[in-house]
This record gives sequence, structure tokens and C-alpha cells, in this order.
Amino acid sequence: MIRLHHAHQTRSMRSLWMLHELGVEFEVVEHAFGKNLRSEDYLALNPAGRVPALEIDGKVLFETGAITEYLCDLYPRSGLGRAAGHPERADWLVWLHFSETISQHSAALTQQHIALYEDHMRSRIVMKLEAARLGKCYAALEQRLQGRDYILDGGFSAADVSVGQALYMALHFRRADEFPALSEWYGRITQREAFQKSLPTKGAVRLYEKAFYPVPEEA
Ligand SMILES: N[C@@H](CCC(=O)N[C@@H](CS)C(=O)NCC(=O)O)C(=O)O
Repeated sequence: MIRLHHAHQTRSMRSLWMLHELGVEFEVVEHAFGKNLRSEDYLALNPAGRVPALEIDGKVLFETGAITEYLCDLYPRSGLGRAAGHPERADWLVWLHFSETISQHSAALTQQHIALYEDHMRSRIVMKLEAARLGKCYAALEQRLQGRDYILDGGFSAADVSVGQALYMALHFRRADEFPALSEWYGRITQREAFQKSLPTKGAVRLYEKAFYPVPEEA
């Protein structure tokens, strides 16, 4: 039995996309982003009260990077992983985990734009800085994607899923129009059926009500 604890448009979408790519049977428990992640029952699954949590083989995993690596080990024939000893192993690991370098900024921006709902709680400087730092991450990706269809020369992998999902969140705060290789790659990977299946269903509770949250104008 595989059961994913998921909140729409959050990092758990990364694990959901992976499961859809693998084509395995699983169930999803949807959580609203917020206080119910701090319930005793949920904390037994993820002690920090975060999504995702993945119940699998009688174990509970949290941390998207660990979940992705675990799933790739479990399903080596999917081609999504690069096992120890594979020539692309190091690059696969680096880019798989680069998703969290991106997501730390999206998390800070989500807090600024969405969680802190009173204007006086927000900091325009933090919003501007975090969005600029996303731009630096985009530049790193743009460089990596020069002359490549996917992050690894060997083709589509879990690294594309991880970074692609991180980008999905980040694009709510920093546009990527001036990064052509990144934009083409993002268009390519988000056409995949598994990505489309990971998007919020119609009427579902979303984390992002708007497509884009600009830095507010200076007062
Ligand atoms: N490094 C963790 C981060 C997990 C995380 O912080 N998830 C966010 C959603 S994107 C969350 O559950 N936040 C709830 C909260 O902070 O209350 C991972 O990759 O799984």
C-alpha cells in the first residue's frame, strides 16, 4: 500500500508527480495547508507537521528528496533514477536536491504574500530580495539547460520532476521570460501527463489563488 499525504500546490506535488510518472497504484490523502498538519495524528507521520508524508511498505517517509530517492531505488526500471555507480549519479543528486534551494525562496515568499495576511506583517524588502534570489536560481538552471532538452544528457529523470515542481511554485513569484532554455524545458516537462495529473483538481483548495504575486509597489 502506498499512501501520499498531500496539499495542493505544495512540495508534496513533487512526490505526487513522481508516483504518477511511476504509474504505480497509490492513494492520496488531501490536507488543507494549515493547522491540521499540526494534529497529533499527522505529527506521527511527519514530526515537523509538513507535507509530504509517504506511507509505503509499512514505513513512513518524509522529505521530498528522501522520498524521490527511495522511489527511484524501489522502481529502478522506471529510468527516473541514476543508481550509485551510474556516470550521471552525481549530477542527478545535485539537481534533485537543488529543488530545495529554489523552494526555500518560494516558501519565504508564500509566507510573505499569503500566510501573513495583514499588510503591516509583511516586508517589501524581503519580498524583493527573495524574488531576486529566485532569479539567481533560474540563471543557474538556464546555464545547465544550454544545449540540453532535460537536466541530464541521458534524458528525463526525477531531477526534472524535482526541479520542475520547484519551478511551478517559484513562478508564482518570479517570472522566467528572460530565460529561454529554462522556459522551453519547463514547457516540455509540464506537458507530461503525470505533471498534469498532479495539478489541483477543479474546486480543490489551492495554496495559490492568484497565478502571480508581484512585489508590491513602494508606498
Ligand atoms: N524539505 C521538506 C520541506 C517540507 C515543507 O516545508 N513543506 C511545506 C509545504 S511546501 C509545508 O508543509 N509547510 C507547512 C507549514 O510550514 O506549516 C521537503 O522537501 O519535504
